[in-house]
Amino acid sequence: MVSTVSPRHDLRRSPLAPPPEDLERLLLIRHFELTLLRLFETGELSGTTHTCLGQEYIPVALAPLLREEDFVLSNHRGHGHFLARYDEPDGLLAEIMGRRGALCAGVGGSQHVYHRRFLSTGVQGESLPVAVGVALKLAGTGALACVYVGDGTWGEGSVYEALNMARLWRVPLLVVVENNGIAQSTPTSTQMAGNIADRAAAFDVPYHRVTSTEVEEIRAGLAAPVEAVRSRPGPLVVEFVTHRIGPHSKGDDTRTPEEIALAAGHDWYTRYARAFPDAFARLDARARERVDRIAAEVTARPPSVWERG
Ligand SMILES: Cc1ncc(C[n+]2csc(CCOP(=O)(O)OP(=O)(O)O)c2C)c(N)n1
Repeated sequence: MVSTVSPRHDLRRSPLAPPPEDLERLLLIRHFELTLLRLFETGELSGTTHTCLGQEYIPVALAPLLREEDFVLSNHRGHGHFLARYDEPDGLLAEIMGRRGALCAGVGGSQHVYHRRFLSTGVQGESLPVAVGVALKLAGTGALACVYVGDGTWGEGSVYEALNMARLWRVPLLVVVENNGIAQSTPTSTQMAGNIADRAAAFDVPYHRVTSTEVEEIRAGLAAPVEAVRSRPGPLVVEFVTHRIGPHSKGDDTRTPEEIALAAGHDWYTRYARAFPDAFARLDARARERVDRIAAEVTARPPSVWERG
C-alpha cells in the first residue's frame, strides 16, 4: 500500500498558520541548534554535532501522534527528535556540554542520549534492529517504537534484516525516513538504486510518502496509518521528502551555493516569518531569549563528572 500526504496548495506562497504551540516548539529546536553552532564557533563546545535545521517540522508534526508509553529511537541528527518529545532543552544542552544536570551524566553527548523513552545512536543502521526488539516487547500493549533513519542509512544491510523481522513478527514499528537527498557529501541519486517505497514493498510493509511541510496537514494524513501500527499491529514506513538547510555537521557543506540556496528555499522559518510577521516575531524573540538564558545558565554549571564523584 502506497499513499502520499502532499500539500493541498502552494504552501510556499501561502502557508497554513501553524498552531502557536507547534511554532513555539519549531523555534525552540531552531534556536537550540543555532546556539550549538555558535558555542562551537566560540570554542565553548568541542567534539561534533549534527543539526536538523530545516527538518524540525518532522518530529514536531509527529509528536502528538505519539503516546507517552511509545519509544523513540533516534540517530546522529537527533536534537529535534528529542526536543519535540521532551521539553527539556537544559538537560540536553548540559548533556552536550558535559555539565551538571546532563540527561545521562554527560557521557552520551550529542549523539548518544538515553533518557526516559528516548534512545539515540550515531552509528548508522544500529537503531532499526534495536527498534524492532523494542517494538517486539511493546507488542500487545498498544504502544509502538518510532525510529528515525536518513536516506543514506538505507545503504546498511541491518535496515533490511530489521524490516524483514518487523514484518514477519508484525511488531508495532513506525519507521520515519528523513530523505533530505544527501548523506554527508553523497547525493542520494548517486548511491541509491530504485527507491524506498519499493524497498518497503519488497517486505510487504505499508508505506507513506510525505511531501508536505505543514505540521497539521502531516498529522491529519498520518493519524490513521500510525493508529494502524498499534492496532494491526505491524510496521509502517513513512518517508518525508525534506531538505537539510545546514551543513552535514558544522562546517562541512560540500554542496554548491545553488544547491544550498535551493534547500534554503524550503525553510519553514523564512516562510512563516514572511506570512505571519507579527505572531512570528513575538514567538521567535521568546524562543531566542529562552535558549540564550538556558545557554548562559548551563555554560556556568560545573562539569557533570563532578556528579559521579
Ligand atoms: C556505520 C556508520 N558509517 C558511517 C558513519 C558516518 N556518518 C555519519 S552520518 C552519515 C550520513 C548519514 O546520512 P543519512 O542517513 O542520509 O542521514 P542525514 O545525515 O542526511 O540526516 C555518515 C556516513 C556512521 N555514523 N556510522
